[in-house]
Amino acid sequence: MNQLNTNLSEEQPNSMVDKAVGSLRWEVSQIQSLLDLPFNDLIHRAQLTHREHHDANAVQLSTLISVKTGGCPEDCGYCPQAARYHTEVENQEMLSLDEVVETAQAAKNKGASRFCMGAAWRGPKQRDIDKMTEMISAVKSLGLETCATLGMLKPGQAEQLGKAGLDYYNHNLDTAPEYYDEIITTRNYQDRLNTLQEVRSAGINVCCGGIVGMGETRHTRAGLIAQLANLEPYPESVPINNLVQVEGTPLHGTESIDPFEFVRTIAAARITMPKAMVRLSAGRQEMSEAVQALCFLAGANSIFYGDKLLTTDNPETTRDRALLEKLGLHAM
Ligand code: SAM
Ligand code: DTB
Ligand code: SF4
Repeated sequence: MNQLNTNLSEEQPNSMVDKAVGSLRWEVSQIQSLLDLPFNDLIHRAQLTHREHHDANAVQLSTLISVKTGGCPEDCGYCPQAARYHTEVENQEMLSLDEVVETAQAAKNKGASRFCMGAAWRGPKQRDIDKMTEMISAVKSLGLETCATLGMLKPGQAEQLGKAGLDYYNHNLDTAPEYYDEIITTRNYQDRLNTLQEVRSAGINVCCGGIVGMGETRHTRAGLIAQLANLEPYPESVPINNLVQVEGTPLHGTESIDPFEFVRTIAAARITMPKAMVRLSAGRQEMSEAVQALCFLAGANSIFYGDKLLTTDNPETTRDRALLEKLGLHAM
């Protein structure tokens, strides 16, 4: 029975791996079949895909900064920055250009190649875009790749960011469409897809992923990966976050996801989006080094690097350096 299942599930998605034909789509059931594979078979497939498209021992390092923290009007159930939840996050006005440039230079000195600026907005206003374009140009001129995550974009805003030198825009789908309303009600799935389209049309690379460990099923995780893999084209960067549970948010107290399920999700992202950078994102602070190593084995080739994510802790850079060294991994 197991043998039959394995063969079946290896057959179908295999014919889909090369999406050269264009209109081929990943069915949720095919991704579910991948996730259902025996763990070793799944990891083996992910490694084969990974080695075909990437240096197997290289990891990309992105540093995050929160340029405007807290007080967000949205109701994302996982987020400590939503004004309506009582968390320990203190609101902070926008950082100055100098503060951002200084942090970016320090990140570069420590080995980061990408610098991602996040803001707790539903979406930016024109005056915010004006400040962001200054920051983007300044960070770009340090020789770093630039990324921003500012919420929903209106027509014309992505172009302005692109002209300033923005390389990537991060906007996550977060979860599968059918689970979405359980997590966020103040904006819908189509809003997110529209923003991704704005980013694409402006010629900016798309960084888009989701969060697992929000009480979803394996089928829901398959649904998220299908949505990402079926974007035309699929995102250049795919952050897979493990929910960081923050007291005061509605999702605090959710049962944690089994670490192997997390690794399986990474593997499915790698197999279905072979050329993407798959980022082992939030949640590493709570993750053992052994599980992180399994994530790299499953095809993750990027991490957030720096002592903080936006408002929560990330492993210290010295610890990350030591982990990479132990695994014989080098920074891209
Ligand atoms: N406000 C903008 C937005 O939501 O598009 C940009 C910043 S927002 C914090 C960026 C992403 O961080 C979210 O889409 C979500 O995927 C992720 N995120 C936020 N809080 C998280 C948490 N507690 N655990 C894991 N990921 C989280
Ligand atoms: C992404 O997918 N994860 C990052 C980044 N994109 C902006 C954010 C993680 C945030 C974790 C919670 C916090 O630190 O506030
Ligand atoms: Fe606001 Fe972004 Fe947090 Fe949602 S994830 S509450 S939009 S900062």
